[in-house]
Amino acid sequence: YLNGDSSPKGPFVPTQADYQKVYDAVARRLADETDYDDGSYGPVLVRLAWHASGTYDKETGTGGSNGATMRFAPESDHGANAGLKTARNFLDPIKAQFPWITYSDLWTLAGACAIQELGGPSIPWRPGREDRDVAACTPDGRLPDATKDQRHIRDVFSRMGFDDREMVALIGAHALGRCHTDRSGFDGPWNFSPTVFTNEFFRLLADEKWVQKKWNGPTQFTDKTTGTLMMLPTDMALVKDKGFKKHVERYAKDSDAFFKEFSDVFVKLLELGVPFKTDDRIVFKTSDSE
Ligand code: HIF
Repeated sequence: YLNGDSSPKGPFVPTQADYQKVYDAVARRLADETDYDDGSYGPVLVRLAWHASGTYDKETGTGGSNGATMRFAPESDHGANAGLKTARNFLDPIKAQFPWITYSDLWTLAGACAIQELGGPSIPWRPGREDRDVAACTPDGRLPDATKDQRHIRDVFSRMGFDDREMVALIGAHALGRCHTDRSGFDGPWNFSPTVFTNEFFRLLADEKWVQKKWNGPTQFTDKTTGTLMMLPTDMALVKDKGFKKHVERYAKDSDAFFKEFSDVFVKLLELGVPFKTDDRIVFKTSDSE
């Protein structure tokens, strides 16, 4: 039967085991394809899942991961999405292997997979997103602008329904990956282990001295000790603002609290605006858990 349908009638209804197979295929591909950036596509998959989700507007109920409208111009060409074609292309063979999964479920599942495979917390995940057409593309300007300050962070993330504590927890994901001059204009990684999920972002933000980088590019900050790491203006806003800073200091000291609170808020991010039919979340088995 078509798509592995086990019954003669009706569409293929995937089980939790089928979604675990998709997870395993993404994890396998992450392990195989190490000839990229710092050795992993994981960080750019996390960025894809977040940019698909972070367009949500709670007032109008528009945007969010449901729809996967970043497949289409104009959304694919929004400046904030520069470089994410790499992540979408990485997932093409997975979509070909499991044609029954929607792009919007696949992109969010892959983000959850990347966080787990890079040593982060479990990201319990729910299926149920449907792909939409180009008419559902969100307007440009919903994703945050890294050149701005705490007011902008609060504007953008409260539009999605997050509070101060959740905003800080989320931004700890900048422990992963790096900035690319040909994508955002910024340059460099946030810490020395950009392919391992840790609370290092907060530890460095709290403990290091950060100075403005001397270069022709956009304003960014560099650590005084080695001059090789970076912080965005929006990252620095987390220690300039008292309401944010207390959480930075807490997560810098307490990795377990960060992992727990990050998991909750990333699950919430990936689910914004999705009309789920099930309350059951899948806790995927990570590839190293035998
Ligand atoms: Fe990022 N983010 N992000 N981000 N982001 C970049 C890269 C990554 C912001 C700006 C940038 C979140 C919030 C914000 C990741 C994950 C998350 C880059 C560099 C910029 C400029 C892009 C490039 O040049 O390749 C801003 C302004 C945010 C709000 C404050 C989230 C919380 C941290 C929501 C989140 O999960 C990841 C992962 C990367 C690394 C991508 C890579 O290719 O390595």
